[in-house]
Amino acid sequence: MEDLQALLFDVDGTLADTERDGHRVAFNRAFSEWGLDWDWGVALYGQLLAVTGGKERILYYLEHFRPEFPHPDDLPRFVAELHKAKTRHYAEMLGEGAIPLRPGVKRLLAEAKEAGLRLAVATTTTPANLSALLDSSLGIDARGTFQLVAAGDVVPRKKPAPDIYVWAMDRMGLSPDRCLALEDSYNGWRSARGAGIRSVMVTVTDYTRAEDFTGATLVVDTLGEPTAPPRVLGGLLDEVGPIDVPTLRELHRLGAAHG
Ligand code: XBP
Ligand code: MG
Repeated sequence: MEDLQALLFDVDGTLADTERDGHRVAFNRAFSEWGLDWDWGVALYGQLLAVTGGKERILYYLEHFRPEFPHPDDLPRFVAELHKAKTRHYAEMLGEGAIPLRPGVKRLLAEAKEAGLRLAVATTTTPANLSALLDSSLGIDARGTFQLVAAGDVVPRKKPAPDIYVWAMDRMGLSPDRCLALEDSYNGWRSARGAGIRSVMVTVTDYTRAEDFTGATLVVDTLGEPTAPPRVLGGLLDEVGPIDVPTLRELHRLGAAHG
């Protein structure tokens, strides 16, 4: 059985709970700036999250919720420019410290780096969003923490397609059996699993708590801290302390054996 060599982190929902109070608000601010009467409420946004990628999500919304909207001559350009406005609003929000890292993330990143594990990001989000998050929450840039940031449009197909995880492992010279993925959503879990990663740990959010994670190595509500351990919601362990490197090594062994 191959030892654990690398942790591949999802961003939105995993490093930070960014969707409801971050991305969703940034989308609405961009719509308002562009004079669009679109308003993505909490419940509607939960439906739209089935589609990964902000640009793809806007197109899905137009097709399924605003069929009457007169399409501009160059729809892809319209969506790309509107999404750039959204990304600007999102970066401004994070710069003001709007979204903190989830419990245990800062602790685990430091412990994993200290233990010599290779760290990478595999995310659907726009790369600038990760920089804004890390700058505002850790005061560092992504390059200081992760050996590789695989983000956004670098691959043709976003999660749940496996492309972003395959891309990341290819560039790091990693085989799936040396990796453990940390995710928050069904789309992310399926993407990592589809890339051959058998050890996947899920920290759910309010948006993803009810999704199907059958087969995931462990499902918890948070990575936990010594004063607030995680609550196990599924997977191969019944209880667990704050997620640390020894726990991840155990999850990797369990995933390899049962994944
Ligand atoms: C989550 C996503 C992203 C964000 C919005 O990414 O699907 O699209 O919702 O970010 P992940 P963008 O969970 O893989 O980190 O608008 O930049 O796409
Ligand atoms: Mg996510």
